[in-house]
Amino acid sequence: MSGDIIELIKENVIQGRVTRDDEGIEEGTIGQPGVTELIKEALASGVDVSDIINNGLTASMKVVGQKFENEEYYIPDMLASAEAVGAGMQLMEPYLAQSGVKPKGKVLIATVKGDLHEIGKNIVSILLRGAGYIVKDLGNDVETQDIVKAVREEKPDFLGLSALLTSTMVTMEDTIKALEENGLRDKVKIIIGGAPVSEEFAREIGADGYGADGFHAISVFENLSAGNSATP
Ligand code: B12
Repeated sequence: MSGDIIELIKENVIQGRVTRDDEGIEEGTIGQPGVTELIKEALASGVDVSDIINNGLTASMKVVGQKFENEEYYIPDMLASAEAVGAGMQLMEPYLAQSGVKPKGKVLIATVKGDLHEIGKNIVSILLRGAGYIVKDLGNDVETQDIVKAVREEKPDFLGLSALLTSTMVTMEDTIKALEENGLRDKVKIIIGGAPVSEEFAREIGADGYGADGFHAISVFENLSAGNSATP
C-alpha cells in the first residue's frame, strides 16, 4: 500500500498535478487525486514522512530535472512539478519535526540592488524548497545593506545572489565585500546565478559557487553542505 501511494505521488509530481482539478502533461487525468490529496491520504494511513519526501517528492524532481535537461520538459512544466512538491511539503511541515527529518539548510536569496529581474530567482527558490531547504526570499532590487542585515539576523547556511544585467553583476562583488567588512563572510556560503554570470566570475569575486539553474544549484548546495568544493 505504502509503495503504491508513493508511486502515485511520484507520478503526479512528474505530471505537475497539485490537486484533482489539475490536468497533467498527459491528458485525461482531471478528477484523479493530485499530489495534495495523495499526501493527505498517505499521512492519514501512517506512511512514513521521510518515505514520502525521499521516495515520492525528491525522487520525482530528479526525474523532472532529467526531463528538463533532455529538453523534454520546459520551464512551465518544471514549475508545475516544483509547485506540486512545494504544496506537498507545506502539508507535511507539521509532521517534519516529529519525524526527525531535518531541513537541509536555510537559504536567503535575493536579486541584487538595481536589478528587477526575479523570474529565475523565483524558480530557483521553488526548486530549493522542493528539495527540502528553507528559503527566505528577500525580493529583487535589494539594497546591499539589507542583505548584510538579513545575513546577520537570519544566520542562513547559504546566500543566493541573482543578477541578470551586466551592470548589476558588479553589485554581487560589492555584496561580498560588504559581508567581509561586517565580519560575516565566513558565516555563509555564497552561490551566485543569473544569465551573465559564470563559474569563473564566481571565483573572481570570491563567491563559493555558481548555479547555472535551479537543479544545478541544488547539487552545488549539496556539495558545499557535504564540505566539498562546489564543483568537485
Ligand atoms: C523578463 C525580462 C525582463 C522583465 C523582468 C520581469 C521580472 N519580474 O523578472 C523586465 C521587463 C522588468 C525587464 C527589464 C529590463 N531588462 Co530585461 N529581460 C527579461 C528577459 C526577457 C527574460 C529574463 C528571464 O526571466 N529569463 C528566464 C529565467 C528563468 O532565466 P534566468 O533569469 O536566467 O534564471 C535562470 C538562471 O540564470 C539561474 N539563476 C538565476 N538567478 C539565480 C540565482 C541563483 C542563486 C542561482 C543558483 C541560479 C540563478 O537559474 C534560473 C532558472 O533556470 C531577458 C532576456 C533573456 N532571454 O534572458 C531580458 C534581459 C535580461 N533584460 C535586459 C535589459 C537590458 C533590461 C532593461 C535594462 C531594459 C530597459 N531598457 O529598460 C530593464 C532593466 C530593469 C532592471 N533595472 O532590472 C537584457 C540584459 C542585457 C545585459 N547584458 O545587461 C536582457 C538579456 C535582454 C537583452 N537581450 O537585451 N526585463
